[in-house]
Amino acid sequence: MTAVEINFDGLVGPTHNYAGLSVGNVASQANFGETAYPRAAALQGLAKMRAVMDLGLTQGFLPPPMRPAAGALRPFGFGGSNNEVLARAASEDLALFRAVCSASSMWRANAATVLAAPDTADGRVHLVTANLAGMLHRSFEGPETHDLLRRVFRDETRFAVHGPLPSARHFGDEGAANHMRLAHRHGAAGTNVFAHGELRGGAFPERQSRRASEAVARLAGLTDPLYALQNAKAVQAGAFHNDVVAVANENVLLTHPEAFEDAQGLYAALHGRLPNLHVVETQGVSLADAIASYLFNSQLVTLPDGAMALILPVEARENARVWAEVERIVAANNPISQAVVVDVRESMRNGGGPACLRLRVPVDDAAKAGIDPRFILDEARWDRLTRTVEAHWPEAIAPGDLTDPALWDQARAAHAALEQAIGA
Ligand code: SUG
Repeated sequence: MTAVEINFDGLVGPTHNYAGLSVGNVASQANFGETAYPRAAALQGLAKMRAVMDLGLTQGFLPPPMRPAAGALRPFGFGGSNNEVLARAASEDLALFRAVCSASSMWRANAATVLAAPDTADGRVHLVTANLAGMLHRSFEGPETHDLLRRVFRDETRFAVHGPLPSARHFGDEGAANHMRLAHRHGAAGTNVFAHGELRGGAFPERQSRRASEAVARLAGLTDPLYALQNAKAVQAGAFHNDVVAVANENVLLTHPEAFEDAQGLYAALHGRLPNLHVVETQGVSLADAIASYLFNSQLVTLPDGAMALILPVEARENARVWAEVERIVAANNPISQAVVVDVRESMRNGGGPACLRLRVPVDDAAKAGIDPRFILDEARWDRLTRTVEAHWPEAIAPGDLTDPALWDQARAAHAALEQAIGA
């Protein structure tokens, strides 16, 4: 089967802000209280989508849900009009109010785990919506993401879209950020690797539970997936998701040597299944450098000619040790032959790099035809989204601005304009 991978990027929502909501995410904590620039953030994301399109790849996008989410506050006893609900929550439980203002849906690598058709029991692409139970602000995303994924991946003969697992810490599921698929090529049967944490008592939470990953594998009917325990040292250094220390594409695994508790065991198991596997371990890049530069949060993509490109954040080029390593990797004898640098600084300041911003979905032609085309970009759609952002997204938001009803109105108008631009 011939298949390609489509990256669906999260469009940055109009309430993008720095409220320091994610413990264990070093950037989110460090930038708490800073002024955010939602319009610039969304335009940076769109420029990244454009850069991928310019490489000759198909690019999709996923719109943000409405924030602030007044409806999410009602179960907590806040009543009245939407503005009354928001105003009361802001004065009585500011942390909860900030949680429903977050634009965190932009990091669509956490939307769902995607299981490729050649690996699943029924031959459909399975998407298991993530419950994001580990972080309050992210836990609100699941039901809306589930609805959206059903809307986008609408052909049920090609796609099985599952709802989020029941939301409990014991079943914390962060989606594709902790999942890697290794295969000879996208259309061939592959090995699914689930990286997970464990309750080991560090200061930083381990968000992905193994039991959640096992449930995901069961739902899709995978045979014989691999489970790899994250290295506690990496998690405690700030690798709150595995995609901060490793990335895979087809037959290449690019990884920090300290990403996994038993890295040699994982490589051996993979080599046993995939004879042409390339394990590319970085040299001379500390965990601290990896986390500050987001080298591994690159998108590793297969180009139309079969070579691979690494789409890196600009922060990786600004770190001399990291950039020297990128140059070595590109020059070495492996399929990675090109480095493309993108600026997603606004997202990076909340701990989200190029790979966090996208959900990768492998499809053959028939499955591709089963996707609502309004979510696949062409020149005209990209222009329309860009113009909508330019016209409606706030220029700047400081955390104090979140309680201003004028901002809520602007967010509603932006949301309505976006739905119109999509052509709902
Ligand atoms: O869940 N940041 C996100 C970043 C997610 C990155 N995704 C991947 N690695 N795939 C998170 O920690 C910060 C929001 C704030 O602090 O306001 C935040 O949610």
